[in-house]
Amino acid sequence: MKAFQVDQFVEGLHTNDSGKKFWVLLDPDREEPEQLKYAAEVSVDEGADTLLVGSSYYERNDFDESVKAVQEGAGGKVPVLLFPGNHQQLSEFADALLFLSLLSGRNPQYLIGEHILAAPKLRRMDLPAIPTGYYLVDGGRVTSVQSVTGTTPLPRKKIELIASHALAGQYLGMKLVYLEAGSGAKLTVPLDAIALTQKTIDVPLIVGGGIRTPEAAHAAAKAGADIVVIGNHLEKSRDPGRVREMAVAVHSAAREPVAKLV
Ligand code: 1GP
Repeated sequence: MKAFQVDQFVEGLHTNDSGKKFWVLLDPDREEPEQLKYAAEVSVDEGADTLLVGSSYYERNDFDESVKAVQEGAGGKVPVLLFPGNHQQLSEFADALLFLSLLSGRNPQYLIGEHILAAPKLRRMDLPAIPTGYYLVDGGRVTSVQSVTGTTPLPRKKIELIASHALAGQYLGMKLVYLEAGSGAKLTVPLDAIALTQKTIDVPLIVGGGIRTPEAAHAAAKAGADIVVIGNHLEKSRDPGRVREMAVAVHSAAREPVAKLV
């Protein structure tokens, strides 16, 4: 893949109700490099627009091998972005990384601390960083991100509070906003929170966490997510047909008018 251009990439994510994107998250802690390669191949063949690689809890020591395997599977057809749980999950074999600030929390380590540790490495690796405001929304159970970061998620019903957090992130310079219910969440990010956030901000909106059905993926996109991320559910079987269903569910939402939920 040719040199990654952050601004061009972000510009392409502004869907304006058309061209919703389907991203697949691959967890290098839970799958071997060979499995990751296959997962990447299947995801790309069946409609994923971008692959994310990362884990909120990572204890292996072959991160580079995992990212290389994902790149091989992706075959240069889509970008491979890091979605790091901390400053150790960096690899020059990725195209870029989501430089996540956990703005729903008040833990300085995830607001700025990890970033300082990562910055010199990013420079050495010449790895483009995409400033991303990352917001945990209560997903009905304690997820790994919540325990690892020691932060409290935003209450699901406080949709104005969620939207204000997102807008503050935009004003701080975040190029993307990511509303996260947490991997394996019981409940997905509420549709009214997605709709209000999308109406409030001007940067592309990513939504993920606990999406297990094409209907839920479609609903998130229709409510206003520019990008829908699915990890866990597809990991269970790597069924190409299921990946395709999810891709179609997200992409088809683009052709409908955005629901007026708020
Ligand atoms: C988690 O938003 C992603 O960081 C995806 O969540 O694994 O529950 O699909 P799932």
